[in-house]
Amino acid sequence: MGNIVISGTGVFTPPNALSNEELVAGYNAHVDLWNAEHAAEIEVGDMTAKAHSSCEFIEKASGIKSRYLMEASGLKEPDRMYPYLSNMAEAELASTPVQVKMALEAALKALGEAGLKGSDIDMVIISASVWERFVPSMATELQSILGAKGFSFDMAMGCSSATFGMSTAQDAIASGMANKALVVTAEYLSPLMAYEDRDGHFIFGDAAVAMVLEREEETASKAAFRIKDRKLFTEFSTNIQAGFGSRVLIERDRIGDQEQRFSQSGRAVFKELLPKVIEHVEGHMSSLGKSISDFKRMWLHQANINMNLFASKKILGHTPSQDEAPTILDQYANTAGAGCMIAFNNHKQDFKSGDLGLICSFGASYSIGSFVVEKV
Ligand code: CO8
Repeated sequence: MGNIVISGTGVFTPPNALSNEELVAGYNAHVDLWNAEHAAEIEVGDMTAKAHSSCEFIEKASGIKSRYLMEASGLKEPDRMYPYLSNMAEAELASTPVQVKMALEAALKALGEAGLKGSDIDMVIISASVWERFVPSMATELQSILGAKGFSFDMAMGCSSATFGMSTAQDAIASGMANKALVVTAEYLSPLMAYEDRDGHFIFGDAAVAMVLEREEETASKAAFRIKDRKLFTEFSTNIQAGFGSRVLIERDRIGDQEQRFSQSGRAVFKELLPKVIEHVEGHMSSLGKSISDFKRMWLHQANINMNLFASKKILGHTPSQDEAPTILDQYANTAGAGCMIAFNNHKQDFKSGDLGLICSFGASYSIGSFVVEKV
């Protein structure tokens, strides 16, 4: 069995860039309105006044400066604080979920880079954190639109959706079940965010990233990266969660809006997950007889700049340059499972044949997924 390569990648960037300044202005207007509406209750101590958000806090605590959203005008309306449905929903293929359309845009770019057509693909996975629809499978709709053959399915693994998806595709190709696989992590996160929550309103952005995997001896791609090895890890934690699911329909009076949306204990995530990430990455490298000096670059999960700096400083022994561990979260914010592969897509062009790099996702569930890749 020969090597398997990532022969093409592509990113779909949503049309609406929203800066911290715009986001915070909308949030603070909402706070002023809310506090005025509840002034009587606040006055007698039955309610606590909401505090303003701040751009300085957001950038310092997370490194995020802006994000891309499928729809952003709803967040500028203080009595709404919720996005409208993206106008992608109204365009062609009106019944197709926005998330599938995002996946399609990324997939076409990845196929283009791999030099393939939809009909060359015989396995399609959409692997993501949150879902616009459960049945029928979104991946099967994408397969149909692309004219891909074989089979398709949806899968989910929070922040490690892209790496776990690629690992599944690699297994299918290695076993002979599939020949050429398309994995898409389409993160349409904005509908599930609590934008009136000061602790979390700034964290996420929408985006999709797609990867084509195939056998090295079959690829014509000039952009191919050989998968040298991969390592997956999970350990259950409720420190990052979004409770939306079918139970909501049964318990709609009990399960509040807040519980259905994203929430996290950010400090606990830092404390618990980072040592596991460092151990995982160092263990993965040493299991291959390698050390960090053998690697040109790490493409890390993109949730928080302080987490990435802490992990890369420990692994590298110094503060990383943008070359050693590129950041995209300043521009895209946290794009859940897509982040490390957006970093890979945007920062792989300077790799020469034989250069080694390490992709590592980490976050919700908890999950960690690392890939050691080598430019063909
Ligand atoms: N403006 C001003 N002040 C604020 C704000 C704000 N917007 N928000 C909080 N504060 C205040 C707090 O009230 C607190 O004040 P006080 O000290 O008086 O109580 C103070 O700032 C400090 O608050 P925190 O301790 O919460 O601040 P941190 O420094 O910890 O930063 C972060 C908060 C940014 C959330 C940080 O903890 C973080 O990012 N942690 C990393 C966690 C992480 O990486 N999680 C993984 C993310 S999940 C993921 O990647 C994918 C999830 C996929 C699932 C998606 C489902 C929908």
